Order: sequence, then structure tokens, then C-alpha cells
Amino acid sequence: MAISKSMAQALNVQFNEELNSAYLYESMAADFYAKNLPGFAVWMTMQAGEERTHAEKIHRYLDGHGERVFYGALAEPQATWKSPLEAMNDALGHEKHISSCIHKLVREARKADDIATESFLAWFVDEQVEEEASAQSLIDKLEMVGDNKFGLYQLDKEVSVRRQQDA
Ligand code: OFO
Repeated sequence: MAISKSMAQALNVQFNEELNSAYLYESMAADFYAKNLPGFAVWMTMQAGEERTHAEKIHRYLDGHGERVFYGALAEPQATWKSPLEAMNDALGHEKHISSCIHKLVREARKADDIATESFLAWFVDEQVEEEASAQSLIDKLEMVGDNKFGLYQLDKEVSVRRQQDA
């Protein structure tokens, strides 16, 4: 079944949101590398990769409905953060924004009685719960470590290993 032009457009906006998420996380990774925190940098690089897969899913869904994606301009991301805690708080804030975009899309699909799109979006709804939880868990750990440099060194190592296991 075809999807409406307005639904296709709304999904296209989300496609670009996902690419912007990847861009933001690549920038955070660059900042972590520059600050000698390779574990956090790997974590963020992998996060950026996940964002590209989210964009890809939307791309394929639109393809499957005879629609195409259009690439929008990427916003210039922030380049540096005062601390890993500040970066992770921003990442969580960003994921909350993405969750609200997804929820808005679900409401739009429901309003249009577009059951296929609503079902497609269910994966994203669940994914956002995980995205927010993993950012929150890192925030909790960073808060626990506080100003302890050795703690941060250990956490950086732990984060790197966990992401590799997730892959
Ligand atoms: Fe695509 O989940 Fe994060 O932004």
C-alpha cells in the first residue's frame, strides 16, 4: 500500500535527523580522541554508525513504498565539550529530542490510519528507549567517578570493551 506524500516527507525529515545524529556523535568522538579518551571515542563512533543504520532503515522503507529520500543540509555540530559528563548529557538530551520526533511520527501515522508506517516505527520507539537508557547509564557512571582521574581512565577502558562486545 502506498504511503501519503506528507508521511513520506515526514519520514524524510527523520532520515535527515538520523544523519545529523551521526554527525553530532562523530564530532563528540573527535573531541574524545583529542582529549585522550579513546574508549569514549570508540563508543561514540559506534553510536554514529548505529545512527546511519537508522537512516538506512528509513531509506529502505521509503524505497519499498515507491518514494525516495532527499538529503538535507547537515547542521554544524558543536566541536568541543567541557567534560565527558557534559557530552553525555548533551547526547541524552539529543536522544530525548529524537524520541519526541519518533513519537510525533507515530501520532501522524495513527492520524492517517497508516498501519504499515505505525508498525515500521515501533522498532524506532523501542530503540529510543534503549538509546536513552545507555546514555543515562554512562551519565550515572561518570557522576560516580566525579573528578577522580584514575576512575575516568578505568571507565574509558570499560566503555571501549563494552561497545566492542555490543558490536
Ligand atoms: Fe537514531 O537513535 Fe539516536 O539519535
